[in-house]
Amino acid sequence: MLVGNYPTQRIRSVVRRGLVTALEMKIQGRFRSLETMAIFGCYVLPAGILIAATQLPIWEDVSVRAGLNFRNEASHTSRKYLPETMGGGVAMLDYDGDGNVDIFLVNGAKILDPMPKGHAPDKSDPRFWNRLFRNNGNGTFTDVTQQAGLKGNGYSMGVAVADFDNDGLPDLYVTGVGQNTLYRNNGNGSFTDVTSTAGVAGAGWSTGALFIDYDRDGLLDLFVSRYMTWSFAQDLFCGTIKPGGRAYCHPDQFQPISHLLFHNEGHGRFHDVSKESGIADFPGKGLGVAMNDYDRDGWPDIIVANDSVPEQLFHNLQNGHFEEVGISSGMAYDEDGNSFAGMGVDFADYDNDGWPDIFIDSLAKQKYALFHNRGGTFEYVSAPAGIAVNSVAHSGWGAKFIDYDNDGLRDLFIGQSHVMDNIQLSQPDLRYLEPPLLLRNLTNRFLDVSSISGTALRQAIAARGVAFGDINNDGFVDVVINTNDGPAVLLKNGGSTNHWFVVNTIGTKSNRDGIGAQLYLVTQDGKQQYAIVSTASSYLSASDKRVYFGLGSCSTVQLLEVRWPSGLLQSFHELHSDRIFTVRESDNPH
Ligand SMILES: [Ca+2]
Ligand SMILES: [Ca+2]
Ligand SMILES: [Ca+2]
Ligand SMILES: [Ca+2]
Repeated sequence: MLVGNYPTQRIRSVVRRGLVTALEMKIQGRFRSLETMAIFGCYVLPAGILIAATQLPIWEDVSVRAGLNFRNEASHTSRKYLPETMGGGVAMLDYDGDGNVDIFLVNGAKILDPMPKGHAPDKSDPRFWNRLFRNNGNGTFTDVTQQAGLKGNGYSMGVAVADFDNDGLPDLYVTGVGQNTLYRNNGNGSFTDVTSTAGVAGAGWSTGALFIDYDRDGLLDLFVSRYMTWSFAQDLFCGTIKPGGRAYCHPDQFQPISHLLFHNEGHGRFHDVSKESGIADFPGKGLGVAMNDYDRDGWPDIIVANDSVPEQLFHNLQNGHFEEVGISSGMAYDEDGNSFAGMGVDFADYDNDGWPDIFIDSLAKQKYALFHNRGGTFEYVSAPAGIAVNSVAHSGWGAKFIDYDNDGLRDLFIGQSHVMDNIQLSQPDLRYLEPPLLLRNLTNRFLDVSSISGTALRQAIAARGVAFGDINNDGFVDVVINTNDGPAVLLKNGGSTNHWFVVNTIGTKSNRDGIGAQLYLVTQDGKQQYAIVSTASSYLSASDKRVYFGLGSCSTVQLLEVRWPSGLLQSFHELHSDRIFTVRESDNPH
């Protein structure tokens, strides 16, 4: 079985190379001609012989063993202040550059019940601090919050990660209710709050944030979504007047608010271009954010998952301006033309056709949205893709397309929980706590494999932010979940025999992280994959910036192309699998 649209000559050449691989395996020397063979991935076998399906990975909850002793303190009150149920985010990043992915968890702050006029949430008690855990490289983590100076202030919501000053060290931007903070990584284990000199404090209730070089000048800019015009003073009563009946208010009770865009001017300073870029013309009720180039014009575009108003796609007009094209591109509503409670989001190519697709999760009874990109416009395909039937009873938050079994098709991992902790009172068929959902990609159709992937995926939790990265560098992506008012959950991916390839980009003319670089990979069986370098997606969270590719049974990457934001194209041929491949942007591409 051959996949891809390669010329016959090229297929023959690929097959010959595949045969070499096969000969190195158990079936050495038994075949004389290609006509008698079939190709399964990169295995070459006599026609008619089937190989057993690779064992699917099993997930294990290693939170306790790893020492990830974090508990999110949401400060739930009887007043049901909305921020209490919306946090928080989590990041996976290698802050100390030792090659091991570290974990940053966002926390709430003390809210009084009721909150007196003029008071703000108080983070001074250590149980409310945001926390940084260093990966010791031996399966354990150490809390290094105090040395790092990252305890934070106020009621925190989300986190974005990137090397905004191009010094080779990842920096942190933490969003919150009323204030955001930019931390510059000093390179000695500590961070400095540079918010005021950078001019990126923002205002209002900020949620998702991402770094993007939207004008491709080599400096990463900052986009921040905001949720609603909300304050403790707007103490509306929602729900029913009976004991325990008060509920979190629907977003319809509050006005939308514009998102923020900060242009990186260099020398540690940003300029608020929300108005002049056109972003401020399109208010929303923003939560998760992601970036990719949906129309393949070489300029990165931005998605905002909005809660109960149309979803937004900001098309980069290449001149510093954006136009909002959610409705005209077909990603604003579900198939019935209804808006939904957009929360977590990812913007990636799940069907390997080169066009980045969109996933946005939502509340129970709305169905999670999968938008297939058909050459620059989107088609809502949740039902035919099997997403609708597997999500109609669930509520999703942090989510991402990850190829968890490294078979070459990106699967979907979704953290779940209803937004109302007392949802069972009004809707007895729903639950507040839910296990995560793992949907395996079977090419244009997704299958729920949660129940066969280990007991760790059957624990009911109040998932919110979810971050993705490989904590033990075995090539299989692991997951960390920040739960609302509960313990963080670290899920280790048990892996399989499939091969993998990880790309780490280092820009020189482009931004040093290589964020926005477009990757194109072809395995020796002719299968193609596409990806963009970005830390953003999911819900209020940031994932490892390295790009993970599953290769299935292929042990060689035939071709890797990296198209940098600077416009430079670099190509690499015949690369061995099962390694982290660092690509440095070169002045002399070969
Ligand atoms: Ca590290
Ligand atoms: Ca574009
Ligand atoms: Ca696609
Ligand atoms: Ca897969």
